[in-house]
Amino acid sequence: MRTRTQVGIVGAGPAGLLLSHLLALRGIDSVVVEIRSREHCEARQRAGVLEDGSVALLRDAGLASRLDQLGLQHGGIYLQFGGVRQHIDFRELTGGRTVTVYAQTEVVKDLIARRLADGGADAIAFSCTETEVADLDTASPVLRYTDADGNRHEVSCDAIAGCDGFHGICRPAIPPGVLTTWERDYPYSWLGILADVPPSTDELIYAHHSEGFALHSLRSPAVSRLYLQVDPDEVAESWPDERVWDELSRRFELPGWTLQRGPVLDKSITPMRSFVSAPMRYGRLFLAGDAAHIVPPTGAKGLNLALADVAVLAPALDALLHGDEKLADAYSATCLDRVWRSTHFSWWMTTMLHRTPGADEMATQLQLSQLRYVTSSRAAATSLAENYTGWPLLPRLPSDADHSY
Ligand code: RFL
Ligand code: PHB
Repeated sequence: MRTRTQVGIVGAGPAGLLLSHLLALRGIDSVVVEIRSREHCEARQRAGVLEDGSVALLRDAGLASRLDQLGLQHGGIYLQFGGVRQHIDFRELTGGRTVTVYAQTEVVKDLIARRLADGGADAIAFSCTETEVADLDTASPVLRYTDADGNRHEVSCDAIAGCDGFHGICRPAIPPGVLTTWERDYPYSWLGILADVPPSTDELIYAHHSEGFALHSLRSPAVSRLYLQVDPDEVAESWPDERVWDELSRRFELPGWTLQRGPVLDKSITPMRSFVSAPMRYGRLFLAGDAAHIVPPTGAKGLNLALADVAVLAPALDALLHGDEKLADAYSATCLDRVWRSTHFSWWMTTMLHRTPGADEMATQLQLSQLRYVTSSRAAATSLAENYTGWPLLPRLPSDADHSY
């Protein structure tokens, strides 16, 4: 089947779905092609923290009715190390900035519901196979896929957005030699659980411990989300629920405070990686979100970066389709400024808080010194708060671009 759309979008994660909606608001047609089922996309446990700028973006795009009802505004985090738990007060340090705890599953549900309501059932093709992109260096790139009923489609587009995550097909479709990549794998993973128990804390706790990092997050007043640093070769089967709770209790231990336990609803292990590839564009293919860059989750940045990319991409594609290439030409450099800032912050939080297997005692002392500094110096605490709550979503003007990726 041969069809046409203005923008072909590969991937129905936060980046692809929000892009499709932002384009629709500008009167631009798109089709989203996704290999997974709708149920899978809506249930995948991932991020939970939205920067102020991401909340404002979703609100401005008319997507925040459930977010405004269910999102939990947090004005800081706790850093725990050396037997003490200290609060970093974002509101006070940054002149009122906060973050909002609202699960990625909910962002995705809101986006899918809105796209299907506005664009009809054909706006998103779920459960596709054999996705391909071609003719990327022409003015009519092509998106091919086989739909859930086995029909092969060929969609002629004006541009294609590769929003298909780290393991997608779009980045590898760029010819060899075009991309430069930077990568760092960390020698640990996160074991994450979702638990049917009210959180034992009012704000997130990031804990440094001699046995390894732990994070207490949440999804709602009734559901907790917790993470443990584990070795990269660990499998979830080696971590029965009691073992997970015992280890979490040990790493968060504090006199007079108890970690409440409850039924575990979900358990999974995630490797930790930093990855950036540039440029984020090849011809009429534009990469956005995890397709172009990955950060370790310690800074809570991945989802926010994905949303920020498409906030820049939507007006750039709008201008491109009207014959003005300036914003499209600036897209990669504009996004990479934020990407590198978040990459550095995520690396910094990760290396400050995790135990590196084989590291000597000096490495631990340097981490503890940095944690004492961050919790005692207003300048250092402000830097953490400013990075964690995020930077305003102000795309640079093309004339401001001072480096060309
Ligand atoms: P996604 O969400 O991976 O979506 C990509 C979509 O593309 C589909 N796909 C394809 N579709 C068609 N054809 C193909 N060949 C395809 N190949 C793949 C996939 O099925 C999928 O639906 O990428 P996107 O949209 O760029 O969004 C990125 C975010 O999902 C990611 O950065 C965050 O989840 C990272 N992250 C966090 N980010 C935050 O901002 N705050 C957090 O608190 C936070 N915590 C986390 C996280 C990620 C985690 N994991 C599991 C990696 C915590 C964890 C544990
Ligand atoms: C989460 O709630 O899933 C979460 C929160 C903060 C992080 C990472 C993950 O840094």
